[in-house]
Amino acid sequence: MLVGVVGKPNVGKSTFFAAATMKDVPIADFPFTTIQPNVGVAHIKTKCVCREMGVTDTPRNSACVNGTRLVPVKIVDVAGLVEGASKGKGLGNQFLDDIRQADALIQVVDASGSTDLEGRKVPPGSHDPLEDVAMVEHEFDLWMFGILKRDWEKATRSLEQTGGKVVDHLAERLSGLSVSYGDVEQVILHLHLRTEKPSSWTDDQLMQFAVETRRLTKPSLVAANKADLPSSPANIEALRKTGRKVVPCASEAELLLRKAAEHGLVEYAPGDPSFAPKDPQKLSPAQANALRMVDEKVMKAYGGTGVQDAINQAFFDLLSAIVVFPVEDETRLTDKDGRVLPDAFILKGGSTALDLARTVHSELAETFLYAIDARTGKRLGADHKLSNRDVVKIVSSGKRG
Ligand SMILES: Nc1nc2c(ncn2[C@@H]2O[C@H](COP(=O)(O)OP(=O)(O)OP(=O)(O)O)[C@@H](O)[C@H]2O)c(=O)[nH]1
Ligand SMILES: [Mg+2]
Repeated sequence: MLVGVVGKPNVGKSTFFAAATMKDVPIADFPFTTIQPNVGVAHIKTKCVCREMGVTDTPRNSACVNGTRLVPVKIVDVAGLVEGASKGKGLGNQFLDDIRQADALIQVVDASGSTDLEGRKVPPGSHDPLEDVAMVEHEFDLWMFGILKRDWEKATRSLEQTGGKVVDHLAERLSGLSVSYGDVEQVILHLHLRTEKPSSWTDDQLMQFAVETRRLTKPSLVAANKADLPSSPANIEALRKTGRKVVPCASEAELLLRKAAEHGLVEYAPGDPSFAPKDPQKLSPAQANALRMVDEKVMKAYGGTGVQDAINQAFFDLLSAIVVFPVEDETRLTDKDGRVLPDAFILKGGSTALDLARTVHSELAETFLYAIDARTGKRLGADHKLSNRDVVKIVSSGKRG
């Protein structure tokens, strides 16, 4: 699973990314600072099963902090998108190509309204961030429309002559965008499009198809960034009124707190609603002042920086993700080296025991026999849908074929 961090230029996408991954990436207050995408590892936070199962765990692929599991997830920060990008403006389609594989999107906006539609600095509050959200979505739709429209007439004529299926054609065209055959079917059904005569679809209908396909396959939330600035709260309210999922964010504050924690200056973990200076005497006046501002403008105002929240919501709410703990010994909850609850994997909602096997190791999937639920000792078949926080042993024959 991959989540893309998108938005117009200069809104704080890379700051959000850096705060979430602690990767050092270029950040600056002008548009198009990022050109090549940044890929990194963030963590989602979820309640670990160690306490419930009465064990002390020794995690390997993840971390357990006071009963909270931090599970690695991949995110990608891309170049800013401007109006006309689908026709080559700004950095053009480059941005869109970089998020093809994303399963969900975090759209970062400058909630303070201090950057115009192209990301240039303007007086705070003078630009309406609602315009940015609509622009980014529309550009995405135009891009998908463009991919489909390119050879639409020729392709549909040929489909009608040979008896080919338009669903196959669309799924094939969009396969690189993480759009499945089932997704295409669902959208066509929803829009009541005539599959027997696709050549009769109007441009409006094809565009509508792009809009609905985006909504289904690239669910998104708005990270209302720069929430610490005075002009932000009113815009955050307005963004919420559109019915979108909105998470107020202060990425810069998160980055500052994480760095301060790394240097031992404060007690803080991502997602915490507050922080505490470890030794106030050690702080320089500038550091003390910066932390006081963060406390006042972010922690007290919003109950946290929102960065961890946005990541958690992208995976758990938009993608209905589940976290599953595979083990080799279902009574001791260990792997072959005796590590207790070594791994936690994040899977799409609806994933099966066989999907888990595939995630652990392709060979395990090829020789899969059945799985065992460590809580109940019950056998689970390949198609058994797993639940969040399941602890599962996979039994395989070890022999291919
Ligand atoms: N006040 C405030 N400023 C922020 C926040 N997050 C980012 N910024 C500032 O916004 C500016 C742009 O940040 P970037 O992270 O480079 O923005 P971007 O969206 O990646 O920009 P491009 O790569 O050019 O598209 C920088 O000056 C950041 O310091 C925030 O939470 N609050
Ligand atoms: Mg950037």
